[in-house]
Amino acid sequence: KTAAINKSGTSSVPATTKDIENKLRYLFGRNEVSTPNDAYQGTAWSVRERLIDAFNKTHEHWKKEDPKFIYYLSAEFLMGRSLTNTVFNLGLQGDYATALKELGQKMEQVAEAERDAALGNGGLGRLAACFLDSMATLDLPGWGYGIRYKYGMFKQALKDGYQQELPDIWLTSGNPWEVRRDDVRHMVGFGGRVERRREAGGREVAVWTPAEQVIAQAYDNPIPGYSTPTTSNLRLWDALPLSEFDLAAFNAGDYDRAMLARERAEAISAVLYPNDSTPEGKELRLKQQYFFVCASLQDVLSRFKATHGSARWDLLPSKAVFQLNDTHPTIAVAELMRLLVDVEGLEWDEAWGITTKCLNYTNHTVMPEALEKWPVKVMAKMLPRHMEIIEVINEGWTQWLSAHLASELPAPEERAKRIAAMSIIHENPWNKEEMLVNMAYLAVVGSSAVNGVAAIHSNIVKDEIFNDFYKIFPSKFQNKTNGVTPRRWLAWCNPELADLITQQLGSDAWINDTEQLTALRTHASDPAFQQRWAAVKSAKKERLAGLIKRVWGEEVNTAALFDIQIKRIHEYKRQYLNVLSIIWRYKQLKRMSPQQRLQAVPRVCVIGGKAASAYDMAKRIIRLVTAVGSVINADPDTRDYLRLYFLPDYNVSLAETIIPAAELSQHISTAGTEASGTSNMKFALNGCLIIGTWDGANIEIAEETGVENVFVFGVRAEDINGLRKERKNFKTDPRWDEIMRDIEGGMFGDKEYFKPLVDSVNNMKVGNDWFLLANDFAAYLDAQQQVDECYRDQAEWLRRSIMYTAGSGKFSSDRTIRQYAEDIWHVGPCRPPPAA
Ligand code: 26M
Repeated sequence: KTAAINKSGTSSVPATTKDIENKLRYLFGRNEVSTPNDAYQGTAWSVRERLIDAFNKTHEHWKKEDPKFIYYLSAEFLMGRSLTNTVFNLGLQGDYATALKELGQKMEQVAEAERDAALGNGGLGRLAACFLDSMATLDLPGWGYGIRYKYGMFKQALKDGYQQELPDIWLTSGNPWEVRRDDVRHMVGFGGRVERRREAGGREVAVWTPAEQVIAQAYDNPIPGYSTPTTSNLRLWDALPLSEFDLAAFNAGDYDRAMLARERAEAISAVLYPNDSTPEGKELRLKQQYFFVCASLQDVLSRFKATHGSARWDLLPSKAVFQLNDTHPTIAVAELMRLLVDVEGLEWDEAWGITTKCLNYTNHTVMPEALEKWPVKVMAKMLPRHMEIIEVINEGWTQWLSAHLASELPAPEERAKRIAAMSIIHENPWNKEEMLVNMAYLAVVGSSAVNGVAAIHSNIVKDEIFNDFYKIFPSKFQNKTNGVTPRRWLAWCNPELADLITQQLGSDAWINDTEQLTALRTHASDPAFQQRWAAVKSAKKERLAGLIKRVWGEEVNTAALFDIQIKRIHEYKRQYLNVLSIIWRYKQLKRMSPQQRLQAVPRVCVIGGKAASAYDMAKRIIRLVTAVGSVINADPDTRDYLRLYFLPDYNVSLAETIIPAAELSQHISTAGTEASGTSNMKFALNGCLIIGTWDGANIEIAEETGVENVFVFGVRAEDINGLRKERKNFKTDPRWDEIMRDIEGGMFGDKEYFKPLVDSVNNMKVGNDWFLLANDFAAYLDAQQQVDECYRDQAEWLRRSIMYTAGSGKFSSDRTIRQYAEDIWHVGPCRPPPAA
């Protein structure tokens, strides 16, 4: 029925059933499959073997062919669950579904026993996961490299409506999706001194003697492609101490001290920083970054040497290309130089040529405070040799600049000013005593290509954040609009809709050729098709209603419009604006007579997302959501027409349940602030309408879907600067003023706690409404009005819904990855032979 290939040959159902039972018996000592968790463990360990067979075949083939390889360096990979994805990508669903049925279990329930691999914060980490899926599916030789965090993104709970953070203990019952490679270990050093030594030939070499060393232990996580035998790899590093404990201290009876080095080493890969906008300048974070970059580069170079020897480094750029996922792995620029110059003995200029040919950088954010800058002091202490290397790079760079700018800026002061503005090492503008390493500038100077993640964002990258660089190297800058994998985000998470599409199109070839979805356009107004489309959405809404019931103990009307905003909580994403409009809706409903209310479009609003632990304002926004929710949901006058629920612990798996059920999704960032967004693509793919600003990928989604089908509102990116300057003179809408008084007056309780929120958008002395909520408020309410009107006309709503899925072809990560492969990586497919 599907195009998927069963990569390890076919097996009969009885053999699969037996295998599941055996795995449980011999790995867990349990004689019976009695709970979904038993079934999960048995199934996962059984599937693992098929996966490893596919992995081994792929890698034998790649070793033989020696193609050019892509290495995707990322501090985050937000993988979510693996069971369903692996079974479906390997084409084993028939076998395992039947085997589980025989054991009295349902695949869907069994899958829910798995814990998410939450090794990422949000968009950037999930993008890396989608990219791995697409690279494998397109048979591109490529690996991900990252950190095997012991604790991933924290678990979020609500306590009296406030966010509470709990540790994410995801490895306790073992991880069937990884293979520890005891033979793949590299040493990583920190601190210490650098000395010069003269070699026999008279060449001066730098010798770095680190003060501390740890071992990077490799764990491989096979990545199955869909409908191909290719199974690639995500290699994650765990930090281990050089020795189990300090023997001298141990023998002296100082047991605490004997354990210290071990703890210091293990701390490096212990926990993901749950910060996705304002990087804390924590030393441990820099340690994490260097740790995985150093191990990954050594790993790649040692394999290169094993095949090509150590005399042909000039071939490296034709065999390896690295993609830096944001600035987090940017220390790779200095590390590759160190390995080539200090360890392999290359001349500086040759090493620089190779380094810049091998590296490319993707920017994911325009917010100035999110751009990483490390104090020179911190860098020099932890990575003294790298600091020297960066200084030399910067010297070369600024000298080159000076010559290059001589004709354009003949006046020395003007030229010096421009050079200072483009220097990799510069003063901290808030503290003139401190010098900083600007990691984004290092990445731009050290890379062949620099890209943004949506058309508007790439323009901002070129015209604003890196404009000085763009003017000098215009061809270095590119756009690669993000995408999402249609396997996880439609085919596997919404099989009912996938089946309907497959029936309508006559084949499931759209799963790896999403442009075929375009053909749905011709059926968008067909009433019979609309009815079947609506039936799927209803079923998914029922499922989400069940989840709301489990979390909040309340029944919701599944005929209501399901209105969703799920993403990290941030001021720029403006969940606050959403709440303000919900409050306005509530107040209007209150004012209506029961008769009038009968005409209202009922809504169930859902908001979900985590606030960084130290992001105070974001935490207050969460509390506002829960506080407004408890007032609204308890009001007998309005509860049939409006609900608001905060769903705690938003993660990949929850997204897989929520997105298929959504009818309206909100992407309402201040124009010019959301680089792309990727959940907008997932919603669109699942036939969910969008209310959003002219920002990020919303723009391209509107272009593909038809702008007339999208509820677009608000000011445009090019007007933001002017409006910010004028915000103090902006006359706020009377409805806005009224709501602000309500919150301040304690309508939702906790008025002291909400005061900073009110001030942040209202009190020009305290906050200045940086994200221009007030400017967009009236237009947003109008757009919400249009949503209601459209929803009343179900035929029109369903037509639009179908148009969203039909217009989603562009937003497959397969398209994105093809573009990276062609325009940046220059890598082609290499498919292993099919399984016998
Ligand atoms: C940096 C330093 C220290 C600790 C954490 C960080 C950090 C981690 C993640 C900073 C930013 C991080 O992620 C940013 C992010 O997720 N950006 C999003 O990237 C998506 C994929 O390109 C885009 O779709 C989103 O618009 C963008 O916000």
